[in-house]
Amino acid sequence: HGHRGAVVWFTGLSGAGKTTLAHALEQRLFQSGCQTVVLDGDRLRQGLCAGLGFSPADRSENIRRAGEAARLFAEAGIIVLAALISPLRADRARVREMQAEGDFIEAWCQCPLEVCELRDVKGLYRRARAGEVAQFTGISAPYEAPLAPELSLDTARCSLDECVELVLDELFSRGVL
Ligand code: GGZ
Ligand code: DAT
Repeated sequence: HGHRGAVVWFTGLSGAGKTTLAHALEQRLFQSGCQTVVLDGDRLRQGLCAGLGFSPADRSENIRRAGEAARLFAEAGIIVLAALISPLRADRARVREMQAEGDFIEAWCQCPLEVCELRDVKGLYRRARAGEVAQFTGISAPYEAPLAPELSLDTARCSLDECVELVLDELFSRGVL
């Protein structure tokens, strides 16, 4: 099917919707005959990035490895759906630099901390508030909001389907699809 490789890089707080969006998109793109891969921070940390923690240096290395993997897949013509908190602008800028120009879409899952905390998908916010998880993004570690993302997805106010459509529109208008 006609598409080229590209990287959609979802960034945002834990619980902002990165994983959910990546998998919903994967399903939609698969139905259209596209080749995709999901690179989820949580999953990568079980293998490619095993042994890395949540210090700034370890996050940076985690993101770099994911970025390099994304590059390899995108060069093979695959649409990469990367879901990492990637909290620092410098780390995201470095990942952007690795990719072919125009084939990198930074998609900010924009969701207030309060909403992420209410969702508390994995109970990690509760544990972070209780002091049981150190350096937790949004609580005791920083998240630097993107200044010029290709896409801002308001996952607190828009449905999953609406957000999926916005990403598909972006891929289409860039000629990826
Ligand atoms: C942030 C943490 C932490 C700390 C464990 N801070 O909701 P989740 O569970 O699945 O997403 C979070 C995931 C973050 O991994 P990333 O590789 O995406 O992070 S980064 O890009 O910053 O390297 C969360 C879980 O791991 N988790 N401890 N302290 N998230
Ligand atoms: P993350 O991967 O960013 O940590 P998640 O995908 O695990 O987040 O959790 C997001 C939760 O929010 C999940 O329970 C689905 C819900 N949600 C509600 N509206 C959404 C939207 N528009 N996009 C993505 N997720 C949404």
